[in-house]
Amino acid sequence: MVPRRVFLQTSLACGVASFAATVPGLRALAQPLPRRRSLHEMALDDPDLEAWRDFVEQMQASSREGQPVSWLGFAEVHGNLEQGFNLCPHGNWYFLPWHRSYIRMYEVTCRELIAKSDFALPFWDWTAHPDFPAAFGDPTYRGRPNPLYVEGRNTQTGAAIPKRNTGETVMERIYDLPTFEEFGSTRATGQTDVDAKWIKAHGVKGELEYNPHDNVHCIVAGPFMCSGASARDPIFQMHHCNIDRIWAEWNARGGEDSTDSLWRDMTFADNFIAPDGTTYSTVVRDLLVPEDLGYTYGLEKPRGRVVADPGRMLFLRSLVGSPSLMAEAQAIDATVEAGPITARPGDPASVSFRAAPLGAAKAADPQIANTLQAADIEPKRVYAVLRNMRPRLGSETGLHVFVNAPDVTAATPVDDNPNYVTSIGFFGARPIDDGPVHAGSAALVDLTPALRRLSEAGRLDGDDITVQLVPVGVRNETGAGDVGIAEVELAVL
Ligand SMILES: [Cu+2]
Repeated sequence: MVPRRVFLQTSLACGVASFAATVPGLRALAQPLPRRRSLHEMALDDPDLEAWRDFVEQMQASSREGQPVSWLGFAEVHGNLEQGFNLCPHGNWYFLPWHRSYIRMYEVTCRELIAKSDFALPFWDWTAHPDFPAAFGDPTYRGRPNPLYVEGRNTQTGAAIPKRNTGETVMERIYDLPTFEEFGSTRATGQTDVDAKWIKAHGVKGELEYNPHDNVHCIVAGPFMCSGASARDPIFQMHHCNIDRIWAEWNARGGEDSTDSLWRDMTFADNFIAPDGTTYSTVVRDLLVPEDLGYTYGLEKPRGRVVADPGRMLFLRSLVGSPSLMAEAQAIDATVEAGPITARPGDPASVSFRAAPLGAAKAADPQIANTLQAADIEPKRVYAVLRNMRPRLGSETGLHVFVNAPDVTAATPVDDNPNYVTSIGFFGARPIDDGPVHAGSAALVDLTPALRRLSEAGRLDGDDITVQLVPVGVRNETGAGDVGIAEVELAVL
């Protein structure tokens, strides 16, 4: 059943918006939407920050009484320390809309509990400000314990997230991805309908998820942030608000959300908790425009962008595992695969694709890419698809990816290294010896920017592509363990 209060709020908001939109001059009379702002632009006593502090404190007090509308009750929706993830999808195309709906639940509840109807969640913009924000890192605020502080975090006030995870180069790569599934993680492998079982099924993570999202979680860590219980750390909502903003920014730059009904028509049934304690559902297609949900990032209207061609979409779908499409896809382009392999800290894995698919050399040629882009044609990309990756020690380990590098170790520098591709995190992965073994995560790694760099420098010869994978500790040396990878696929998309 639809809880009455939520239904009223929603229909009222929709009514105002559509009415104002159809009657000229009325839009100006409507209340301005609360704007989500960057934490680093806020004074410590900014009203939204004060509201978040009070909200966290009140919600934590309710936790002690076991209320659903409480800090623990809300966090349980995402997961907990014992069982890991609960309702939250990771590693597939529901990752972005589900988390948009999830953090909005906090925003709406904060407005009501603190009686501040214009409250908007702040975001931690680690792209512009990788340093950990003082509002969350300082143990005390005005001489009292700070409710936003969590003891034991790895990251204290001012400590910075590395450039390789959230820096400009990474973000440009991510904003440049042409389709929703490459940007926001792919459909679940083999998905055929909108049954709820697909919400948590495995797809392939795009870089937004496996690099900034996963790595920021695990670099901040402490008792919660690298686990299913991460929403217990009050920085979680600021981190996910930034992920959400990046999605809106990608849209504003012309990125188009998927038009596939398997994505748009999925319902997150009774996944969320209203301020009165009743549960409610959301549907993906209603979660695509921030302004419809009662907040804004103040971004410009989307500008046009080349829509990815149907052949590309078909191939992408076949790549993530819809076997019936494989035959058709092979007529479009080729993939080659290798595996299984194990990457060890002292012995990185190296996978060579001799005579890579024909299109690879063309995709790596910057001149061809420029010519195509000038004609509004999306150039092909060379992807390494890493499937079923399982870090033996769990989320403490990450993977550095290189291409055609002469020799790599965990100490090989990554910044300004032309052979460096990206860094993969394993947010929420448990040690293999710890309980039941789950399927590992998968990543869609775009090799094209690195290949074009090498090609430009005259350092790419022939059609041989070698992908190198080096396990590293996410926070310290001892965190690095072996990573098993069931399959490495090289695909031209
Ligand atoms: Cu997350």
